[in-house]
Amino acid sequence: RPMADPYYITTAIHYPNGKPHIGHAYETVAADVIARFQRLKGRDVRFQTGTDEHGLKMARKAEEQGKSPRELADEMSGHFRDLFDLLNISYDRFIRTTEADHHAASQALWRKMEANGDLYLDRYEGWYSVRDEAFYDEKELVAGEGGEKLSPQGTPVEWTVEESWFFRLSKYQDKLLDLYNRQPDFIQPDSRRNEVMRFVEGGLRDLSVSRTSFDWGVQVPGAEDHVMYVWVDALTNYISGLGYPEEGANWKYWPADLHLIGKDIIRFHTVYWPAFLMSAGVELPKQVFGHGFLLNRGQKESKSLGNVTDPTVLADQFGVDALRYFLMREIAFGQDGSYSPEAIVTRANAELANSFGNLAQRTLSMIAKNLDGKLGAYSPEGDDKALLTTVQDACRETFPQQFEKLAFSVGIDAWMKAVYACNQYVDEQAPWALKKTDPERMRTVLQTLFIALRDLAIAIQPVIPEKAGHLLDMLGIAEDARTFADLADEAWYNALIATGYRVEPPKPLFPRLEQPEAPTDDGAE
Ligand code: ME8
Repeated sequence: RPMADPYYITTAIHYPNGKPHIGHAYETVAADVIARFQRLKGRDVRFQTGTDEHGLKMARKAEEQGKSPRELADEMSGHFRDLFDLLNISYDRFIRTTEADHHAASQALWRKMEANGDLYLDRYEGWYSVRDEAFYDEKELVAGEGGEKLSPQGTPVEWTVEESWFFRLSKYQDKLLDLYNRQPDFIQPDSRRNEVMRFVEGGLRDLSVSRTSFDWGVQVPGAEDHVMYVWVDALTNYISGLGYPEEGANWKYWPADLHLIGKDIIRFHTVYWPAFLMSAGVELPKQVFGHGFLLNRGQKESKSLGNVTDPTVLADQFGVDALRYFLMREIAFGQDGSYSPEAIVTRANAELANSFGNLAQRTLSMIAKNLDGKLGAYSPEGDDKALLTTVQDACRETFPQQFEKLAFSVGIDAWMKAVYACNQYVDEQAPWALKKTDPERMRTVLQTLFIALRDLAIAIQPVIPEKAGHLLDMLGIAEDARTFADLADEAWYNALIATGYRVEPPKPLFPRLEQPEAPTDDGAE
């Protein structure tokens, strides 16, 4: 076999100043779906996620709780790791920015930028939002309800004056615009690209990249009283996780194929990060995708609204795969979307339990019961071939094409239509009635459905890995024959029956979920 082509995907690294929320689950599930999809397409995937542990936000939160920032980071980072294990996130590295190799990599990148003449010492005077860990120009600020100044994200800002190292961002304005023009898919979706282009065209000012008023961060090499601005070290995680500055075994994964992030941090990833890399002489990532925000019944989750939902609870209540399926199916990726427990249950019951699960359940039960689990040689007729063509078009063409474009809901929609076609075929062919009238025809119908289920299960693995895996086990498909390339192998069925494989009575894949009581509006407002 030829060497697999490397594919590197990253999520944002999450602030562990509190427990993970649904937005963290959403982004990381999406990245996991991509990682699994690319693996099934035969790529040599590396997938990195982790926690962003430095900065004033962490330092202040720890102080509030009477802990050291290190204690807070250890505790909360553990919650992220637990959540990602629960959600079946197949990361290769969970990076913590407090790790020694990350500090060394950040300092190495800093020295490169310094050697290139892009760092100088001056005094910073301006607005800073601790919540966003971001500097803002006066002209970017908006007025709050009481007239107070807020960041464009609606967070409080404070006037900051301190000695600081600066990065010559202004020098990179034309180079960045040139990058966006030459490589239109460097920033996706297009709406985000336009937003960034307008920002850069508006003029770039040099960026303050170190702080002296606190010490929770990576030390600036040669300036002991400075720590790096948290975003400088945070962005570096994408290469420190590959062993930078050494170009060792994992360096083959750079440049990253995809930095998957939320829309609120697009500027850091498409303006600052490529400028730092250009300065340090490191290749640029191929694409940054800014996904939309997940809202709770249309509202942003916040402590003051009392609507913060622990994703662990949702996964425990509805099942990990039902939650993963909902997140990828419900929302057009790139846009904002809304979730609620009722919507999760409605979607999971209609599509997973009543359609896909029911299809698998009735097909495999009838094979176990009416055929004693034995499939036998297959000779399809017109209707059977037509159904398989529908299923194969969806699973082998539309689904992977749409997933390649990160249009997950469109791909899943095509897959679901194929499931519906199978259920319609069962109803029309009525194999239970054929049992007495035409047992050979019944066999062909059940074989057709069995063959269709294999395509359906293989394709949907990235989204619902555990349940699809159980189904493939029940179908007798070997673990090393479940990739998109294996779908094209038409000899699998005869090979399987040649082994004498017998279908066991199936166990239900998806329990029907109970619809939670919708909250009433009484007393709201
Ligand atoms: O921004 N819906 O960390 P973070 C969808 N440490 N995505 C959401 C979301 C929501 N409601 N809320 C947040 C940081 N996100 C930095 C990143 S990367 C070098 C450093 C996304 O914990 C958000 O857009 O605030 C970001 O991509 C990720 O969750 C982590 O957010």
